[in-house]
Amino acid sequence: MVKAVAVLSGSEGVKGTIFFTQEGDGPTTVTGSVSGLKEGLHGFHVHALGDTTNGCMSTGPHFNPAGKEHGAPEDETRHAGDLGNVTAGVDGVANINVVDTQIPLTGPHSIIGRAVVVHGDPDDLGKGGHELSKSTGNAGARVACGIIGLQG
Ligand SMILES: [Cu+2]
Ligand SMILES: [Zn+2]
Repeated sequence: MVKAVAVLSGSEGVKGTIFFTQEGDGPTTVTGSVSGLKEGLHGFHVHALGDTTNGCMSTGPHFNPAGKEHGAPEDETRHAGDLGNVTAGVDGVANINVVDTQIPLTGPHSIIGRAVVVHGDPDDLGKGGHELSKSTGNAGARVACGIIGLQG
């Protein structure tokens, strides 16, 4: 079992902790919560770089080792880092429980050392018809992020 964690922080009090576990070559389970969000859907991605020298802006684009267009987690055409949306309740808290096969914790496409980013707006999953739909899902500002590191 490989375990990882990302501690998220942002500029407007958005924060959270996200946990990752993977057994062997199986899917990765993502759990945790983010607080301080506005109610509703928020884009949730793994971005390519674990660099927060300029806040969440320096985490690069969506992790995309296969060179595909942006999409929904269940789509054939998607970035590996496309985890869709998380949903915040009236209390501003989003609880996360996702299982995904494209974000391994080991091997050449490992997400260790990359970043988790939560956005201010919904991810349109590539279907919004906006000029940004096929690259970012037009999910708006990066309101919190954290670097994915190994956990014992
Ligand atoms: Cu993102
Ligand atoms: Zn994407």
